[in-house]
Amino acid sequence: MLSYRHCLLGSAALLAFMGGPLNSPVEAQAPAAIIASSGAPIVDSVEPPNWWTGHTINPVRLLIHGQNLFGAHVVMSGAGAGLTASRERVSASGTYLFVDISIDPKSSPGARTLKIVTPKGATTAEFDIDKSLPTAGRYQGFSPDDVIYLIMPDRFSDGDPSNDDPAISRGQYDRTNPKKYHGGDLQGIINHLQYLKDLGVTAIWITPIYDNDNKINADYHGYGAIDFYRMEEHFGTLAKLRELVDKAHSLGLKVIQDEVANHTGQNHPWVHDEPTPTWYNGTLQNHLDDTWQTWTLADPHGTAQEQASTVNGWFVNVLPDVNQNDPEAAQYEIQNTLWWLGAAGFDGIREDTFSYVPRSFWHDWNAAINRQYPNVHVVGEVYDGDCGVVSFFQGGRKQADGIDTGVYSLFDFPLFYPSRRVFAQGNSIQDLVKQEAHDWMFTDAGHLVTFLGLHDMQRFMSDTGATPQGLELAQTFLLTNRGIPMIYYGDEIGMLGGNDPDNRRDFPGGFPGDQRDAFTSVGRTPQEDEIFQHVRTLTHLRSSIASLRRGIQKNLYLADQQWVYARIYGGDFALVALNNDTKPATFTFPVSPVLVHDGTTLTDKLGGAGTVQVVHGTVTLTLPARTGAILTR
Ligand SMILES: [Ca+2]
Ligand SMILES: [Ca+2]
Ligand SMILES: [Ca+2]
Repeated sequence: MLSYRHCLLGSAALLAFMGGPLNSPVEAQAPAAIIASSGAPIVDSVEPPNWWTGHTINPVRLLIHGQNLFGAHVVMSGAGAGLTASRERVSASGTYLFVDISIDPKSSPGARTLKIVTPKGATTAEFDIDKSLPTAGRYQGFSPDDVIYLIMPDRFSDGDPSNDDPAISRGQYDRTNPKKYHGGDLQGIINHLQYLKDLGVTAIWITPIYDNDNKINADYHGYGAIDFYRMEEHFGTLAKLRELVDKAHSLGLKVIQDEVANHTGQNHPWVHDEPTPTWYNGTLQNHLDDTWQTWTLADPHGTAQEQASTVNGWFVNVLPDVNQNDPEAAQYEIQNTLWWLGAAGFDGIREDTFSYVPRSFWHDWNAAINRQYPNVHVVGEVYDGDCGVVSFFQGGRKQADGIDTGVYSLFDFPLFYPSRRVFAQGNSIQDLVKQEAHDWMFTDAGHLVTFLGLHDMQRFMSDTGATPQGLELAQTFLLTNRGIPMIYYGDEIGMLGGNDPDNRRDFPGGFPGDQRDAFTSVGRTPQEDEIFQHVRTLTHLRSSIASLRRGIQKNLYLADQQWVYARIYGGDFALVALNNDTKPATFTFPVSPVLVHDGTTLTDKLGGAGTVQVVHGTVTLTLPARTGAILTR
């Protein structure tokens, strides 16, 4: 989540805000709140707005916002009731009311009425009991059987121009400005699900869809939530989100939600009125700066003091850092995650800024997810090239701090960096092999999400030395090697892009008035179409050859710029040969680890190496410059 490093730091408006609040809505309302402070209770939001019968979280804890809530207690009524309120607590400002609601497993779905009674009067609010979504075809998790595709909704496709410049946030839409909204939305993704199906990916990860700032910052990237229970109006409604998830599922595509627990947007209402005194780490005026010293977290000699700025600091010294050691804040975040899963039927979660949150929280959070949805998987963002740091966070075992995060997957940043050095810059292919020699450090390196680029760094094709041939070879590596491969939108056509936000250009053809449509073969340049067809071939090979997805990996041959590895699974195998040299290479390697007999013919599924025969337990292969081969019987 590096968006803010580039789009917020140095902003004059932002620095002015840090020095003293601008026109914050809460500040503007303060006089009215004082006038009303002696009056009857007022309620303007109930979070969560609904819950489910038979849920593993019961009672559910509501956070009710309003005014004059001092001394409040809650009475439930409405069709079938079956709900019991208890443990009401009110914030010192009288604006927040916590209440636990026990839901009788036999209570029927439908609207309920919360009656909030104080010594000064009473008011009501709605709370709904819903029927859970059927689990069949939902909550599937993800695994090495999948290929993930990362989409920034604002930059992929605009399927609904009516939400490009909504009244509530007017003025944040400008396609000529890379830091403003460009109009992309959930309908645009729905319109191109068939494209993704044809490309051969099996899961989509969409960057956050929470409501972001309406007035000051155009947080088109979604990482600055101001309301964790509302959809960003530029992207669509909750009903549209459900439609996207359901339509994706009907095509066999999974959907991974991007979540942020570490921080809120800088203009979240909590910043000026915390639900508890310790909801955030520090205050707007007095807080630590996140120094991103991720290594301190895994340091067995570390101290809480050494780690404090990394865990409790405000991201880029701007984004308010939620304190998950506050049990109310932790419960709020756990329920919020369960709410989105329950409301939309997501299959997995990509968790932003994972390393900057107490690991004890991740243990509890992950356990809560798995109690309700045992198959849902999480991939955490530990943005670090050091596998000693990244592996520390993978679940499945307790680390020196006595904590098992429980998290299934992490992004393979340690493999990403050498993949760029090798396939873009032309370094020795041994960089990759030596990195994977450290796979023992992970509880399961096969569960790591591997990638050649994502939305926080320059694109592959804009890296030093990058060529289309180098990109295609890198894609051959990505889609045949261990891990869960992930493709950043547009890399399947070799899009260009420097650092954030240039790496988030609009997908050509996704927007009204675009000159060409790169979602179609005729709309792509010959070079784009060649890269697209190569990726499509690889995803379909990965789908049809189980060993490429599930096989153990054995190195058969290694030279300065050539590497052959076998993927072996259930009595079958595939041999992957890569030549990263700028000239053809002919080399011979033993195939004994895969036990094929002399005379066996192996065929290159990518075509370039033709067919070869096993002779004296070896294969001799000739590969053109910067190409790969996938050999099977
Ligand atoms: Ca739109
Ligand atoms: Ca908004
Ligand atoms: Ca934090």
